[in-house]
Amino acid sequence: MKVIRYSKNPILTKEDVPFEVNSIFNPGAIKFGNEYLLVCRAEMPNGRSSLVIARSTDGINFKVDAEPCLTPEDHGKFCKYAEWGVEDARVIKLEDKYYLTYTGYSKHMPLVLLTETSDFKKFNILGPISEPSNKDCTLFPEKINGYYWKIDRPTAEQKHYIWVAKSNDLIHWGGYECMAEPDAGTWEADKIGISSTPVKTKEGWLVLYHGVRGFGISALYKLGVMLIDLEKPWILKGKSSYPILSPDLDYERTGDVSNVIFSNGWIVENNGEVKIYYSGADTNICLATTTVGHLLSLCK
Ligand code: M1P
Repeated sequence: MKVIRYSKNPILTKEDVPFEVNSIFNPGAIKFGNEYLLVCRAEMPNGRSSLVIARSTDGINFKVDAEPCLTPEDHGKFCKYAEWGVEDARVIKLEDKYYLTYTGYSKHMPLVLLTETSDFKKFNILGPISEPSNKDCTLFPEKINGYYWKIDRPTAEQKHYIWVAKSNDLIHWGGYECMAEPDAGTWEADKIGISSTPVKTKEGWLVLYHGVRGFGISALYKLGVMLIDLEKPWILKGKSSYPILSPDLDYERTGDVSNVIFSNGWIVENNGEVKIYYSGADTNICLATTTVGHLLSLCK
């Protein structure tokens, strides 16, 4: 089974949001009890983003909550790192809690913020876990060799590579290693960043990533998949040599930012089916399905 778009895409647009927004996009995804939750980026009328939850019992039909779950103002003493907006949450279950890693935007530019929750009602903001300029961060869903691990994407001058780091407490990080860099001259030549949370398979950690190639003043954002070593998460075992999703359809080509497919969430079902939640043109939320087996085959 290849990657198949849901026939009624997009599954959410701004018309589905019960308060005024410019757009809803870039959701993190998690199963919580019997519900599928999308933690979506809602761009408010002032151009700054908050996070809002959409809920579903079938993974296809979602209802957006009446109000955001996390706003810049909620960040208290950390608001100075989020006052221009909070964006692009990855959501992961780790031990007995759920964690959100997301971008805080401010005059300091993007950095990664960490928040924990047990119920998706109360959120405990733990603060920055990177310096600027950094984004596209996910935690691993379990300790590896006794440490917590994160993947993120620091920007160093014109370089946008994927790095990993480890921690004893999720707050203090070290042991930095560069895990992946763009392949020159290809669809991902200009920058890459991790997209989804890592999913454990017998062959390694499977994770979606995005690759970008610029053309003049515009850029094409596409999705790929990579396989990371189970015990040594700084080792890239393989990746797809071509994109698994590219902006081809109108709802991916046209919108606030044209020609973008961007994802930060997927859900892997017990039967190996994968629901990829992604956004077209930074404007909507869409669904595509595939299987773990197919994605693994692309990484060999
Ligand atoms: O417009 C496409 C994406 O651009 C940024 O992603 P990145 O920094 O990884 O290239 C983000 O602003 C993202 O939200 C946006 O979808």
